Amino acid sequence: MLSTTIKSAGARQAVLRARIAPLAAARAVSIWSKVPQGPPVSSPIGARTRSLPIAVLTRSIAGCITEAFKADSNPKKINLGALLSLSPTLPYHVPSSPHPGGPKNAQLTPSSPGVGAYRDDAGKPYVLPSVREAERRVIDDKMNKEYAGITGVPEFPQAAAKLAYGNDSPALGRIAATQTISGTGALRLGAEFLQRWHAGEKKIRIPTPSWANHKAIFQDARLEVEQYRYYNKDTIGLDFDGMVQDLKSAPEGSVFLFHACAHNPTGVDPTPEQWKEISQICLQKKHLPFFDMAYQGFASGDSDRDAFAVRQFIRDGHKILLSQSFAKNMGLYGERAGAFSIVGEDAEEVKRIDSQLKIIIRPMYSNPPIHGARIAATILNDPKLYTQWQAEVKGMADRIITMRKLLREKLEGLGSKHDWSHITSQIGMFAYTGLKPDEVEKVTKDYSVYFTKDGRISVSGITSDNVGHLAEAIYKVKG
Ligand code: PLA
Repeated sequence: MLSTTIKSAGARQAVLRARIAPLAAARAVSIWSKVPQGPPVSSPIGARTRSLPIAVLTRSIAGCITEAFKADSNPKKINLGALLSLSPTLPYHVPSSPHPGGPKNAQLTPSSPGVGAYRDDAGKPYVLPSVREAERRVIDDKMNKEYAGITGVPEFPQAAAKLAYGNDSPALGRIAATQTISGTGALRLGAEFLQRWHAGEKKIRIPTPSWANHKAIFQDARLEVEQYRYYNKDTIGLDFDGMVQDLKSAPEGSVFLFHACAHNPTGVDPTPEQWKEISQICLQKKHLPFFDMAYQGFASGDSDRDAFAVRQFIRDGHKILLSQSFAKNMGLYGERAGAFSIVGEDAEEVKRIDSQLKIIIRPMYSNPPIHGARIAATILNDPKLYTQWQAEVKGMADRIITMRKLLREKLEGLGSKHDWSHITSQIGMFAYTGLKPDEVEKVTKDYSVYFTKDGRISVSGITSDNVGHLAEAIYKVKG
């Protein structure tokens, strides 16, 4: 009897197992099993574009650069690849940094370089003292943590607009402005707005080359992306004639994306006179300009000067779209403080545009984060703090400009017969050296200096300490 019970219990379990097994097998095939492995997110789009041979470099290559850099035991190694590192080793706590030329930070190791962000002369992340002060005030005010409205912290968007367009801009009063999730979010919002409301072709034209993310941002909003001529790799300068031809041959009413200043990745900007000409052509052709201003103040050290193109277009009567980032000029990278604006015909049109921006934002992310925008608004709306911030932005820009000068001087001092004037005529965080892929390879192999194959270096990775080694490496390879 007992054995029968046991037997039957065992038999029941066997039956149960037999029933469960196919279920478990079925469950092993996940509903996401068909989701394919994508390429690394940081890959530049240009790398996959046949029309962009210059962009043989890739962010994934930059990723490899970091790996190779980490593995390199040469104490003189330098990483000038500057990719957005998602490494968990990124130092999130940044001790206060006297700037410029503060004491060398023992915390900094060569294994945490290469972020697409400013570094001080000790190679260390830099939190602006004006940002620290504004943050202290925000915290002391014991503000609540409730949601901001859809367009963000109320004091922020118009203050951001004034910084870009100027305090006395003829456009003030007819600007629809909203806070965004930094510059990327602003571009994405603008892209979506164009997709919905631009009556012409759903297409945007971006420069060749451009910031790697531009193409992805616009394509994700289902806009077609075309490229116009911009950089001439033979002159290591602007292909102004090519650009003008492409502006003229585009169909009337085309949307053109312009880097307002400090073109990324080339560091090559049109001159004020060239901007004026570009503006006139855009007027004649009724093109719609979309400015990406990610480096205002950071390029020349002067926020007004860096806003020249935007303000010239406004003076000429354009109704532009504008994305702004406070990542670089306020060093608010991870706070994601940005703004998007559209200049309208009048207050009534702005009201309509504004309503549509809210309709896009609400289901996308509802409302933006408050902390960074509060910091930025505190700085922008307090005259004393604003003045302090301007001096600090200049400090960052000046350090970069100084490193460009030093690099050029050192190369010339070593007896290089090459024309290195582009190193100092280019502007912003990135510089195109003009080195060919095989030369870059040699510089890396023989001197442990890492940068992308197209010869782009992140100037913010250069310091008084390593510039000599960098110049020597380039000189030895290039002559
Ligand atoms: N526009 C341009 C031209 C940029 O270079 C960047 C950042 C952005 C917009 C967006 O910045 P934000 O969203 O952080 O405000 N480019 C960096 C970082 C510095 C990155 O790739 O995300 C770069 O390394 O190129």
